Formats: sequence, C-alpha cells, structure tokens
Amino acid sequence: MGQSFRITAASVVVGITLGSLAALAAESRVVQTGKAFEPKALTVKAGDTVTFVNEDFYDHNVYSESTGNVFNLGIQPPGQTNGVTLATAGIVDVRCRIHPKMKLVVTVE
Ligand SMILES: [Cu+2]
Repeated sequence: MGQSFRITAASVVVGITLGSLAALAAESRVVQTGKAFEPKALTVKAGDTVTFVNEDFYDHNVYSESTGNVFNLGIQPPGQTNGVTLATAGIVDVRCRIHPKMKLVVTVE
C-alpha cells in the first residue's frame, strides 16, 4: 500500500490544484476562422477572460457595445491573440468592425 498510496495521493493533489487554478483564472478561447467566430456562443462567469485567437487570413477588429462590457480590441492581424475580461453579468454581443456578419454571443453569469 505504501508506495502506490503515495503516488495516488500525489495525483489527487495535483489534479485538485490544476482544477482550482482553472476555476480561478477561467479563460475561454474563441477562434476566428473563415470570417466567423468559433464557437458562436459561450457562457462564462463575471471576471472571466475571453481570448480571441485570429487563425484567419484576415485582420479582425473585435468589439462590443453591450452595456457593462463595452470594449474594442482594435485591429488584430492573423496569428495574434487578444483577450478581454468580461466584468459584468449579462448578454454580450460581440462583433467585428471589419466583418459585420461575424457574431458571437457571450452570456456572462
Ligand atoms: Cu473580422
């Protein structure tokens, strides 16, 4: 029991630590590809960060004018990653200034 118990206990501790870190610094990833957001809808908690990864061949300019979560990430060239922290609970309509058809809805709980 001795050796295997220690290994099992260590694994549990590591698992809990990683899980706790993920819960504290929650980061949701959204990819821009084919002039679209992927996914097109997601739910996060207030204070979480949404990271936008431009895997497209085009510049994008992610922004929101939703009350409580207004932001403009500026011109984002291909390959660049931009992040925004959504502080206020509510529905956030995320758009791209360059491609009006790009839409993402983030529900902040
Ligand atoms: Cu765009």
